[in-house]
Amino acid sequence: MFDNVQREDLTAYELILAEQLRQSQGMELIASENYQSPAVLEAQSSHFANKYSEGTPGRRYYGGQENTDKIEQLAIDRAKAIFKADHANVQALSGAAANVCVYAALMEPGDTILGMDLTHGGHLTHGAPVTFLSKVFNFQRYKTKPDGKIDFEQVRALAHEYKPKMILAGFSAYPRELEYEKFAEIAKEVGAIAYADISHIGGLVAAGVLKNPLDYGFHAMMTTTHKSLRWPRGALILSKGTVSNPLKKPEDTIENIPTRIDRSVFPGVQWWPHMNTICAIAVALHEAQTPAFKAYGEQTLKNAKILAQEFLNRWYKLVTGGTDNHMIIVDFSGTGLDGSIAEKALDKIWISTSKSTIPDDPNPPFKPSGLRIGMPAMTTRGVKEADTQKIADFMDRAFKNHENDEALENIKQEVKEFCKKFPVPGIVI
Ligand code: DSN
Repeated sequence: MFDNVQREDLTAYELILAEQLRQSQGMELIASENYQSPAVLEAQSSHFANKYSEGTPGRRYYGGQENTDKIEQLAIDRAKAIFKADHANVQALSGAAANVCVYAALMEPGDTILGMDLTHGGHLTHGAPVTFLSKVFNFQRYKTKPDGKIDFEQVRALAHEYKPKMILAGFSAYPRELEYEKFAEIAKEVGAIAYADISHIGGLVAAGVLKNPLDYGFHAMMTTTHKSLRWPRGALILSKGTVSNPLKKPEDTIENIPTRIDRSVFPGVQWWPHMNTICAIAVALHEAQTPAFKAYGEQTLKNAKILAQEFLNRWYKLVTGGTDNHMIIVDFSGTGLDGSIAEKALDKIWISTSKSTIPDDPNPPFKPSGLRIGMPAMTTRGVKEADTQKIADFMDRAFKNHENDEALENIKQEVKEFCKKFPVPGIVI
């Protein structure tokens, strides 16, 4: 593979090989990263990349769409079946872009959205004050309780006080299953749209091992496609409702959410879809319908639970005291370490993780008190419970030796040996 790149551009070729080496000899524990299958990678580099296809299947603004229409419809039908949605838009280029499309579809400037505070586990696009979005919409933010879990009394109180047009359930750093029924109940009380951002857990919902918000009264949800779903970088916007006559302006009703979302993606916000990515998503959706994908989801949850237990056994503190999903967040406050020191120590042993704030973190974002660790990628490589115990041991030793470069070098060699037993899909070194 990459013979043509090697012939045409040796510099780029050598960087591709270096990245393959880093990925295969190192360990990926960033909660939002994963490995695509060789079939998905091939589909992504298909000739669909050459095509402009704005619009939706059967209703495009360029000719030559007989194959693009079919591949996009295939992805749509598979996404609807897997997520039990009435409608799927598969064109968004990423989760952030998809959230912007959804807000633009369902809200007017100045409308209120109630979402999770960034420092308590929410995402930048859920209304962090540093974003452009926060200038357009009025974001109100709910937080977590001292036990780290979502404070539903506060969600209800804020909902009744601010009467949001949308209540947003979703996170970037929260290790518990969301109580969708409570969110949906509060949304109903105030007449808000219930919208879920399940980007982190899309694969676990697709595998049927975590709850699907659309089963609990949610009107719409979005998932990125490259995290626990381990597909190409993109997003699915899934909703309940029907697509109305494309020749008429859609009414501003809940039933019309699908039409409003399609029109927001094009012509409202994003314009061109990347058809090669949609082709790869179609292939990946096929993989997600197999028993092997369900087993993957189950194993991811088992591995994350074992990881949490191994840290608790060694007296580390975890945000919320454990996990229901694919991630844990280690709380280093009061230990002399912080998330940044821990992340750097792990980088030195070729384990990738990401520093994270903890609720009400007294430290700044570049030196937060927490470290987020996720199991989706290493589970794709085949690690099981006993291997996860070994992974926890590597990390514990790295934290204890974070100032001892010789000790870290020795652990790195062990990590590289360990990783050889778990090849990255599609990489032969
Ligand atoms: N980058 C994603 C994450 O790490 O959670 C969010 O955008």
